[in-house]
Amino acid sequence: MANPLYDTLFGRHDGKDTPFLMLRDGAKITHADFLGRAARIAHALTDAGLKPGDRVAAQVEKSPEALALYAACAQAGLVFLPLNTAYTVDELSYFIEDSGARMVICDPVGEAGLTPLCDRLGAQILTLGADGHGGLMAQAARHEDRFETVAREGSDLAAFLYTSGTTGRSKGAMLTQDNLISNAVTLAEHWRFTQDDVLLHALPIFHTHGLFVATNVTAVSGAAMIFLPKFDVGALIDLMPKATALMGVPTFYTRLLGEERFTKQLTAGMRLFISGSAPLLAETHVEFEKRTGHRILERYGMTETNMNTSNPYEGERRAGTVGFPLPGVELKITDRETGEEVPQGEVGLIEVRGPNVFKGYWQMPEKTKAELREDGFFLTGDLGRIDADGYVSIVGRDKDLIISGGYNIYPKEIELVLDEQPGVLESAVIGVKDADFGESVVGVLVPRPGAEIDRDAVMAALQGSLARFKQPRRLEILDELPRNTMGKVQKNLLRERFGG
Ligand code: MCA
Ligand code: AMP
Repeated sequence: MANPLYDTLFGRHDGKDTPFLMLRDGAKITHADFLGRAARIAHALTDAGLKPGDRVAAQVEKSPEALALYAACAQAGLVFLPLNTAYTVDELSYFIEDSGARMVICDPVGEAGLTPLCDRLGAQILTLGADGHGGLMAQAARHEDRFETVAREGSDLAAFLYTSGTTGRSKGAMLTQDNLISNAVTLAEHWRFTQDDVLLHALPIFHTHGLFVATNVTAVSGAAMIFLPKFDVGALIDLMPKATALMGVPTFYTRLLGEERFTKQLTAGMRLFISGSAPLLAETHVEFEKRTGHRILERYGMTETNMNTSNPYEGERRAGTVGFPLPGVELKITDRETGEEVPQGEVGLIEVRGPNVFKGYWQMPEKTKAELREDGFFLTGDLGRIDADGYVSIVGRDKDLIISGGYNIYPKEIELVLDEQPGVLESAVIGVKDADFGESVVGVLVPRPGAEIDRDAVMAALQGSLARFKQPRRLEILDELPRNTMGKVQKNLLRERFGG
């Protein structure tokens, strides 16, 4: 194939009048229309001088045009780098500089803030608003709706997705065309997606879940999506009778269960509810089945690997587990010290290998070496166990990570900012149980001797530097942090103390 990713996901639907995106107002965008928009955007990008392999960073609201930008990058052989819309200019500057992006697409509202940075880095900037307007589409409109697909190999890069790390510095996970294709094809088959499906799409499209899992699976199977700008429980309930499948983080499911209108009758036409990105509580699984008769299908993945495991489509979907390794994916549980596999049933580090596993971290050979073994196994940082029937459970994390509403938050990144605040000697950031988001962020601060910490001033100081979802919901003050004999902060004790 000339361009495996574009051809597999999009090119095969060229010229078809079948629906691809359905919008809340009832408007339908066919495959042909969508691909026409993508082609125009591909022209605009190449006209701007971008060459295959160049990175296109995008911090844009979810819209059909934003999705077409992804398809356009695939068609033009560009590397797509989507960014969370909540990131501040401070956070963005690192991603744009580190990736060497030559083009930045941002919301018109963000343009003034990003222009000095882009000027300094020699990156071009174009706008794309939530309504699909802006400089990008103005450029695109000047071109025809056919674009000659740029030839690529399966091993060529398709996307960069930044994931934070325990050191606080984000790493650009390099995903190849083959990584994305293999997972899309496997999942579509595993979850029995066909062109008759209509996926309720309410996830953001700047992360693996909404962009690759939801979009690629829909695209590869010729199905359609009801494409909502964001999660809105009322909209989901209104539109569910028109859909056949939903993919969401656990918060979607707990919020749906909080609605009286969410009934068995409402879900009668649905064939599949999928959950991932964070642990689904067994009680949510049970309550969901009681209410709707459907068993949620839980799966497990990562930015670096796409999806690794899934509960079965047919057969038992076991609450509290993430199912079995997907076809083509190998998974083992190893001892952290020795790297050897632990006896069946015991807890250890989850390692995975397969065509889904990324190529490495951009310009970070040391980090890549530390997490991606030479034999191809990737150390996920998750702790797991495999039961006698082969079901994998995630029992904890070896990495210091908080997952709030499906967003990953690395405490170190927040601690670094808190430590700089006036009066703060040191800090520890923990995740505590939260009924809506699963976990929420609490910051524990230790004052410098004789200093007083002004909580409000600290919170205000975080506004410009950390995305809202990373900011602590609560700040606690302690004289000192509990440490073990090795001097390591005992976050478990902090969680016990402040978790209530
Ligand atoms: C919004 N806020 C949050 C979050 N989302 N705070 C903490 N954690 C969050 N996840 C902030 C808002 O800025 C707002 O701040 C306040 O919380 C209330 O917002 P609310 O209206 O309740 O939020 P929402 O807009 O309804 O969003 C909640 C959400 C959303 C629907 C759960 O966060 C979401 O769509 N999450 C999905 C994330 C996702 O796609 N993850 C996949 C990553 P203020 O106080 O200023 O009002 S990919 C991945 O993990 C791997 C690969 C995998 O396996 O999938
Ligand atoms: P990310 O770095 O955003 O790709 O998030 C990946 C992490 O999310 C994994 O390493 C897990 O810790 C977590 N995760 C994803 N799916 C699940 C799940 N079904 N259950 C528990 N944790 C999950």
